[in-house]
Amino acid sequence: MKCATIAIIGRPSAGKSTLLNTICEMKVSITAATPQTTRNAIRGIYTDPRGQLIFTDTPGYHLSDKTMNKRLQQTAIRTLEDSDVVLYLIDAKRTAGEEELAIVQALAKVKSPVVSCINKSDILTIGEHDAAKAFLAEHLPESVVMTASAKLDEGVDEILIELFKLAPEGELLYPTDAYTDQPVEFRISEMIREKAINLVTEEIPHAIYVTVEDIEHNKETNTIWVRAAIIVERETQKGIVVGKGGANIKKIRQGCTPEIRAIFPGKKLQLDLRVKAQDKWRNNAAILDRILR
Ligand SMILES: Nc1nc2c(ncn2[C@@H]2O[C@H](COP(=O)(O)OP(=O)(O)OP(=O)(O)O)[C@@H](O)[C@H]2O)c(=O)[nH]1
Ligand SMILES: [Mg+2]
Repeated sequence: MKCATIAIIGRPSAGKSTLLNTICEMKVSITAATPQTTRNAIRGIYTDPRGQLIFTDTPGYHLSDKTMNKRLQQTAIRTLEDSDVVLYLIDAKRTAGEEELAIVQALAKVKSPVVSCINKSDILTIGEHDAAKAFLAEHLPESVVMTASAKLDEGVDEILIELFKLAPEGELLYPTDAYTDQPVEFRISEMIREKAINLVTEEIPHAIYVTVEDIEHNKETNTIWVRAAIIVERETQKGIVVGKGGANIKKIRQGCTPEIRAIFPGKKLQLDLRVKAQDKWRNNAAILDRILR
């Protein structure tokens, strides 16, 4: 049996979370077109007769001095250092700049083998693909290079073959039907955040966090009550998240209700969603400690 921990690393929006969900055939990690969607080290587990691959999705590696961004960078680096194998994702739609260089420099310091994957093959031109190949040949000459579309599930089986080749022998660490280890409150807050950030633009996705305040099971009515708050940074952003006549809140609720229900099969769900403003929360160490775990 093989068993390995795999860190998924790459710039924001490279498709790391999409790839993890494709591999696990499950919504393990939320995704969005806006960069810096993932804020935590998120585990997704894949098991088949070859063994078990324990993936950790990480926040997109983004060079910035802002308090929160630095914490996200640290999460990515810590995960990198703790893994048996690194899966490095490149979005070749964007030219490799300073940020991509910072990643390969970090990867060069890590002892674990690196599998590189040029993602978004469904939309890449030959020129873009070749440029990414040349970049990898120059900066990570020892890494295996794969090409895939995480979105269309193309080339993903080949990535698994490479990862199993590099995985050490070992006993499975999780039951064969496990696909994540995230606490329920966290999963629900992420489901709500995903729907919220996909409805707003510009700076607002970054200004949102979600907190699940309470989950209560009413046995008499067979109902799960979830009370959650969507937090933004300014009063003016509250109205945008709520939408005209509550239109956006309605969409957020409709979007995440089936996903939350799936966590509690056979139970009714009451979802109480509020929107609040909390000034400059992204610089508040206590809040960051709580939400960035
Ligand atoms: N066309 C295409 N789009 C993709 C592919 N993989 C991901 N995307 C899109 O790229 C965007 C970002 O995907 P995510 O999976 O959230 O990217 P990420 O690397 O996890 O981003 P962060 O969490 O911000 O670091 C989303 O709009 C995805 O639908 C792909 O293979 N092809
Ligand atoms: Mg992500």
